[in-house]
Amino acid sequence: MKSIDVCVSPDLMHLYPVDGKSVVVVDILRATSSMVTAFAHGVKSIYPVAKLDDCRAMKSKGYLIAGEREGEKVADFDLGNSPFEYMAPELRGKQIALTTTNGTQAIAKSLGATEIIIGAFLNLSAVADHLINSNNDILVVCAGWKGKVNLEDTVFAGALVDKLSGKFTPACDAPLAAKHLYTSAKTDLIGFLNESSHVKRLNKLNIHDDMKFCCTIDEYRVVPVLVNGHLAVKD
Ligand code: 3SL
Repeated sequence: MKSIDVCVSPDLMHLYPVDGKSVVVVDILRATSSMVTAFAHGVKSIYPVAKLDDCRAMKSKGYLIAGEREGEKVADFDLGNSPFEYMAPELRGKQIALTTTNGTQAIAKSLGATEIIIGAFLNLSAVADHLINSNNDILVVCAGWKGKVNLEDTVFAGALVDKLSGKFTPACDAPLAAKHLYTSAKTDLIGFLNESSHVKRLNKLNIHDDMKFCCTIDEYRVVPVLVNGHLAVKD
């Protein structure tokens, strides 16, 4: 049986080889939730970049430029990082370059994997189905916060481990720990995540609705995949 593992912080990636694996990058609050929402609403592609200046440079190549620092939209950018922004009908068919504090960095650290896909509660079952089809060993890469572990990404990892139990075997104790965390959280996900450091950080920006939306399970069926540096969904 293939295995599933969980890297709870990108700073621990040196312990988790990505070679031969399907990597699921997750940043529930809010980068990967926004990406999944964007594709569900018809965005053509997202070019994830780690650095602000590299993102800004994509404007002259016809991309909309998007992203946040400390949760706030970058002043001269077209879009921030709220999933609600990515529902706008005028974004259909558009190419977006996106940089975020942790989510796009986690993607950059996952390069070299057999495939990199984007996970969120919003597309949990679609991600699980995709992984069953791919049948590679799985590594869930939690974006965390500036190298530190966070609740929401680890709870998502646990939800995925739970969904795939019996089909993929835990590679070490991290997937088991994540699953136990999810078991504690699942009856009241929003209440559980209200305790998290990032919800407190976002609260002061008044984005509680974002958090609630990002906790919605299986709102969408899209599975963004990284191909040639760009995220897209298969038609
Ligand atoms: O760190 C990230 O990638 C962001 O998702 C953070 S925030 O939710 O926009 O603050």
